[in-house]
Amino acid sequence: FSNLCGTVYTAGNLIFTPDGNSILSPVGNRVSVFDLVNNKSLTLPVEMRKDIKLMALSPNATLLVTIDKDGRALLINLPRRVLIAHFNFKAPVKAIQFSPDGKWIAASHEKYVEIWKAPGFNREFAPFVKHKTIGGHYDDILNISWSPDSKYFLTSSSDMTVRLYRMDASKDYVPQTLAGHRNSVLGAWFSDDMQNIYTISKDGALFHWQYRTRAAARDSDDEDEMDVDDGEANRVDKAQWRISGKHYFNQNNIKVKSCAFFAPSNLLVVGFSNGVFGLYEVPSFVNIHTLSISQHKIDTVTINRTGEWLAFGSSTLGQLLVWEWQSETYVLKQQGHYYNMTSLSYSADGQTLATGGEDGKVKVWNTTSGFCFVTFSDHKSNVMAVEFAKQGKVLFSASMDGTVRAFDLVRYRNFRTFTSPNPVQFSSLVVDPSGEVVCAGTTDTFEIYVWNVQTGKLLDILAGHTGPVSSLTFSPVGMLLVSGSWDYTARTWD
Ligand SMILES: *[C@@H]1O[C@H](CO)[C@@H](O)[C@H](O)[C@H]1NC(C)=O
Ligand SMILES: *[C@@H]1O[C@H](CO)[C@@H](O)[C@H](O)[C@H]1NC(C)=O
Ligand SMILES: *[C@@H]1O[C@H](CO)[C@@H](O)[C@H](O)[C@H]1NC(C)=O
Ligand SMILES: *[C@@H]1O[C@H](CO)[C@@H](O)[C@H](O)[C@H]1NC(C)=O
Ligand SMILES: *[C@H]1O[C@H](CO)[C@@H](O)[C@H](O)[C@H]1NC(C)=O
Repeated sequence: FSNLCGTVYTAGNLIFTPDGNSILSPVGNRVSVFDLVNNKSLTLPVEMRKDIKLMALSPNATLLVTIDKDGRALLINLPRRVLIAHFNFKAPVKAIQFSPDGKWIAASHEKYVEIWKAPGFNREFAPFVKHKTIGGHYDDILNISWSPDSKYFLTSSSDMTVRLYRMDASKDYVPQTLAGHRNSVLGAWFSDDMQNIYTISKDGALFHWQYRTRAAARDSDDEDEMDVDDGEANRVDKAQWRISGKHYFNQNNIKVKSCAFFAPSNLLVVGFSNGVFGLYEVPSFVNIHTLSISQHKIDTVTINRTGEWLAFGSSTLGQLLVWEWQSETYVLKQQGHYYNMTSLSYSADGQTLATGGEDGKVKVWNTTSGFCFVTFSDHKSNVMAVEFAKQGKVLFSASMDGTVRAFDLVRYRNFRTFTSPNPVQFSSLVVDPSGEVVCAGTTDTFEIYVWNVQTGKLLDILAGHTGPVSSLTFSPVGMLLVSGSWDYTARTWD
């Protein structure tokens, strides 16, 4: 198994590999890897029982953790594409992050954070070992982010607060609370120098926090606690974090749906419920780019390591996009079928695959790269059958909209449309070996229509079946057509 064609993104988060060359995208219960440099994709030969909801990748890009909606997880060796272990977090996991040094995994477990030792590279008896469970929040934790030095992490929660934890703290440690948001906090991040924290809530409020160490506070007048020893005095978690700037995304009733922060260049990407994205510089809150990429909500966004590429996933549209914001161009733009896929057909040389779907679309995929390179939207209803002509670059499709269409795969256009005198619904299709005759069976009148491909003229209507005509094929030799039907008969036609 090497590639899953027809779908590019279904749900969950997207991850850029650290080299920036590839993007990992969840497709149902599997993961596809899109190579953005060589324009290729492949699907990992590992599958989960249920669809993937969340993924995390170790900083050295060797270990991939995939999690389903129930908290069941797989540990995958990404370079070798093999499954290392199964694991169950025993609760839905909303956030999971490897520490930047690769030693730990922080995962949310309702209102708690579980810290796990990062599993080893090889198969082990118990690859997941829990280090500790930390509480503090009053509601579900939505996101976790580590400090660049791996010593602290921030959690953002539905309880409208952010908490700052120290990794090596003792059991009775009380995390610092950053309160002030009036809605669920979706993300909280340290700046690279750890002097700033940025937090963003669902209602569109972005706060900038800065701290004053207790040592600094002690030197000023309003110091209230004097009993901190100097070793601790400069610690980030002992400091007093205060809001030093507030910004409200001025969008009437529009909620923040997704967000990502890129610390090296202080860039924040915010995705709103109306499909608009904003790229902001912090702490200035200057909007450097706005993009409306969809009428539908975008479920996830991520930035590559140099901050130039933004990857978006929309589960409603099954869309995966990689956008280079400086040049305003798509690096990758792929979309699967909106509803179910109903039919597929290989070209004679096996290089291309055509798919038809309930969305009325006909898509053509390159079987080597796994990318769709053309989509035909001419049909008005379900496409029930697709078929390549044996010779030449011609593709046919039959639809419930009462048409059979022929597409030119050199000029990418619908060059001929075959119709019936009375409206019918087509459900099966075949092209004769010479490519001169096309036949389509119907679901409602149980007939087979025969057309001349060149002229588009209807040559014959073959009646006889008493149920929907579900399959058609030509004998490779001689002029013999065979039809199969829900009436339990197969018929041969001269
Ligand atoms: C990959 O696709 C991009 C964008 O379509 C194009 O600019 C680039 O040249 C392609 N690379 C290769 C190796 O084909
Ligand atoms: C990669 O990181 C994981 C955990 O983060 C570690 O177990 C593994 O040994 C590392 N592998 C290499 C090749 O460095
Ligand atoms: C897809 O097909 C399945 C099985 O035929 C059906 O249950 C489901 O409703 C279909 N989905 C959509 C979106 O039409
Ligand atoms: C399919 O993609 C590969 C590269 O990924 C390319 O070399 C090949 O020409 C493409 N084939 C077709 C039929 O477009
Ligand atoms: C945080 O969680 C929210 C809701 O689950 C999600 O929309 C957002 O993209 C997440 N942000 C990050 C940085 O993971």
